[in-house]
Amino acid sequence: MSEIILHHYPASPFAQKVRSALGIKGLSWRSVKIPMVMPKPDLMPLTGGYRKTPVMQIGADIYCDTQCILRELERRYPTPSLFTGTTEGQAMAMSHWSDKALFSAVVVLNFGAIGEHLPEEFIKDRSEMGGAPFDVSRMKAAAPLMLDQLRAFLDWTESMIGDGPFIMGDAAGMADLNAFHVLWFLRKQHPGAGPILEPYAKTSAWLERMDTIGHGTMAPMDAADALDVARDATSTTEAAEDPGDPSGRKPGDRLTVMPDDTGRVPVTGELVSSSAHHVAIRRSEERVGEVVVHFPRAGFRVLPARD
Ligand SMILES: N[C@@H](CCC(=O)N[C@@H](CS)C(=O)NCC(=O)O)C(=O)O
Repeated sequence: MSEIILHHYPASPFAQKVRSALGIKGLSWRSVKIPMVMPKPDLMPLTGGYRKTPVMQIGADIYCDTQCILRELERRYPTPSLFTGTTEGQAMAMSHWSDKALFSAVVVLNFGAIGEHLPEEFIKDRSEMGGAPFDVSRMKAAAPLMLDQLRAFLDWTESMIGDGPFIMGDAAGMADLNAFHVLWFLRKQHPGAGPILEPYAKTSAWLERMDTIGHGTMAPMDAADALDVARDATSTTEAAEDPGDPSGRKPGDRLTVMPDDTGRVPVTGELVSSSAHHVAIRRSEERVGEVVVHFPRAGFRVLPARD
């Protein structure tokens, strides 16, 4: 089987979610470091325009968004399961809280606190990605409101962890990953994280336990080598019609797919397979030949291609 290649950068909380999943599953993987801001010239040939972090590559199959990446890791490497003690639906629905409400509160708190130290190119890039100014002074002003949100959310994590050691009991899984990556980001970046987390003894101890899970076995890889892997491989995704598709999409249809929140860059290709939770499209580019790019459905828009 082809190696797991993660395209990411160390400071990315969403990449941390995947790194910890690789740790839970004890997997070996290759790490390609990508830039924190556009341009990402060695990533675009693989994704066709999707620019967010992380992206997972296995041969000529490219998985965008942590929902899609974690589902695929679970499919290929089911033991130990990320869904011990939860259903997939419970864990995935919880990620809409952690990845949106919890993440947004922590982004505002973190960048409100350290915003004046951010490079101009980062602010410009995130303004373009979000379609609105990345306004550090507004974030600073909103910090008290976000502390109220975070307080409610940390009260939830205390209650979720309960007697522990993990949210669903003895084994760490998706429920832990959801809450962990955002609080990891708070702890890593916010200068006041210590006092913010201090009243939450269960959450603080659980964060330490999550750290000890580690990231599996990582070996670095050059971006050019990852592109060669894609060029020399053939996608293993089989064409499959989705009988429940509400719009009657069929393999071979030309579609565009993009996130519905930020980084809305349409990726165009030919439908290979889809379901309630995934859409896989084939596209080709000179540097990598044919690749199949996979996206989740929740939080993504799938439209007929204009060409
Ligand atoms: N829904 C996405 C969110 C990913 C995301 O927002 N990642 C951040 C970094 S943690 C990002 O892409 N920032 C811009 C960039 O890296 O170019 C997922 O679950 O993967």
